[in-house]
Amino acid sequence: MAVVLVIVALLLGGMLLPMSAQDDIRRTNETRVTLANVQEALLGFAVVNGRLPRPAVSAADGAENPANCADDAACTGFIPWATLGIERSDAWGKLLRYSVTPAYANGNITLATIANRTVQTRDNAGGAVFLAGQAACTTPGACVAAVIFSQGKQRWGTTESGAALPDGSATNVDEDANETGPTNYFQRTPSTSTAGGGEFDDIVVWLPANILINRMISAGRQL
Ligand SMILES: [Ca+2]
Ligand SMILES: [Ca+2]
Repeated sequence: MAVVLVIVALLLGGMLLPMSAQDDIRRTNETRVTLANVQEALLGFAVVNGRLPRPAVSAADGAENPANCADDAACTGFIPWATLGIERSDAWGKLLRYSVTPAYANGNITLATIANRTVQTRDNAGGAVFLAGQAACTTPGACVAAVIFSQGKQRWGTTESGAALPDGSATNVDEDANETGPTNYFQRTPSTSTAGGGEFDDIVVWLPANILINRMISAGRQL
């Protein structure tokens, strides 16, 4: 009897582990699709309105903030899901995060509007290097207009009911940087290592100023 139970336990263990891994992959893919839809919705909003939306009023109110962003931090928050008409959260039920260049969200975008969001990753030695943008965002297309991200399965996040989830690590410095913003973000392949930028499972996408401007002009807007 004991032998049978051990065998059953081993079989179940062998089956359950891949199933939870499969579930993680499914949720990650689902979140990537949601983020791609958000990018499309932001482009559509810009074509119609001549600017990008500001972040949501709060975790409970998905309308874009009616007040202009006073600074970079004020243009950093949750995706304005109600204004955009898109899903508000990732596949783990955490609200999607959104940070937009104030000059792109407060008034009409022109060919001279300078985007100021950047995205970094880590090189093999653990050093931060730019994936999108550069240290000095001095020309309109040098950096990205907006960053949209999921905080992933683990560490940080805000539930749909507005509860802030814990940091959960002293070594996840890149996830901490994403939580804080307001202008520079990290995107890396998922990692459980505490070295370099530490543990990471966030999923970060962005809207390059060049693509945004190209789409707006293609749609017939005068910039
Ligand atoms: Ca995370
Ligand atoms: Ca931390």
